[in-house]
Amino acid sequence: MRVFHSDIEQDYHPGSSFFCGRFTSYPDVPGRTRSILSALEGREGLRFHKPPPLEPHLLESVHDPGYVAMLAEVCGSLKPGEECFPFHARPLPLLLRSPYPRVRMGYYALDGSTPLMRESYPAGISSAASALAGADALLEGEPWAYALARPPGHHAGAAGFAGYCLFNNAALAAQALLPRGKVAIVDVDYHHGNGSQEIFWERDDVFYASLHCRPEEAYPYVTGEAEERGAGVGRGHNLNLPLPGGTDWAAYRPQLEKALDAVQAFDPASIVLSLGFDTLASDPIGSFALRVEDYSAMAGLIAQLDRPTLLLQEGGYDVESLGDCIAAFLAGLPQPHPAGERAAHGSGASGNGASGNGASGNSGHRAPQNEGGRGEPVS
Ligand code: SP5
Ligand code: ZN
Repeated sequence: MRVFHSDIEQDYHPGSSFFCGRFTSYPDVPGRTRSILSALEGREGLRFHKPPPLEPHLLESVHDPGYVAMLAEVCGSLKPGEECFPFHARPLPLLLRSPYPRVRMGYYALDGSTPLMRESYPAGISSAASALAGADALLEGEPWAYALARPPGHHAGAAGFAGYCLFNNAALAAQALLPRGKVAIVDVDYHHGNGSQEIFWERDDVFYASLHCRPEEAYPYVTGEAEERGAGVGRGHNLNLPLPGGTDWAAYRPQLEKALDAVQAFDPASIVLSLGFDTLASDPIGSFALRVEDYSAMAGLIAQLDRPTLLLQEGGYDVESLGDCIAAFLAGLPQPHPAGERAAHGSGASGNGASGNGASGNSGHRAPQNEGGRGEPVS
């Protein structure tokens, strides 16, 4: 499996988030990706790539040009390390007439949780580049790819930043995958992906399904109700499964199966999995009760869809455990056959026996192949 990651984001470390009237420490820290990388390094079957530079016009496949321009301008105006919060907090069209990018910033801020920094823009761009490179890997025939994206993306709307997210990586990847056919976004982050929902609200070519903590008790508080089903031709192509705090795997699993049944019925050509590990019991922000080994079972269920799937990193803030979470997830996928031994084996998974998904005949799963795709190998 190809893993896409750009270490530019290591330079991006906001100190504070404005939440409920006070500044709190910013949970999306560079250590998150270090934890994941150190668990992945040396794992068999993974090939690490730095994503190729993103073609900026691709951002506008999902985002408003004025929004992208504001981000570039505000970030470019800041000193290294400086944090900038919006001072306007209503999306008044009047704000867009201002020559000052920091005034226009207020129009695009969905909440105060995410300061902009000089380093935000390049980090956001390289995160989106990883997502798009992962989508390209699927277009080239890979059954799986993992985009280790930071900052995350699913709270970012067409014209709005929020919840540590600047560009909607899942939406960009889904859009890039459309030439091959319909796409389903399956969002298992603890939080509702308000941005992804909004972007595809009136669309019937991208299905959005999300399991998350219910809006009555969790960010973003205003979206994620089961009644939100999409509009126009998109009606019925949005599925929210809000769950109460304390949800453990026994309660989560049947809901995930429900989401995956709906995805199966939609019959997408590809899947984008918005993969957040803030559902882990020890997550400092989330209130669910999943355990590390549950991510193996989760991966097994997702593999049963038997569609090319982009694993796209969203949230997850228990830095110490993130590496274990992704390792458990990958262990739950059907294991590729060792090169040269394909004919000798049936369809059984080799190795760890952690999968338990029984997905035989997964013809899309291939032996490791020679490089040849986009992206610069880094190890
Ligand atoms: C991508 C992603 O996971 N974004 C999450 C944004 C959540 N922002 C609100 C955080 C609320 C923190 N509340 C602290 C509760 C401590 N128990
Ligand atoms: Zn989250």
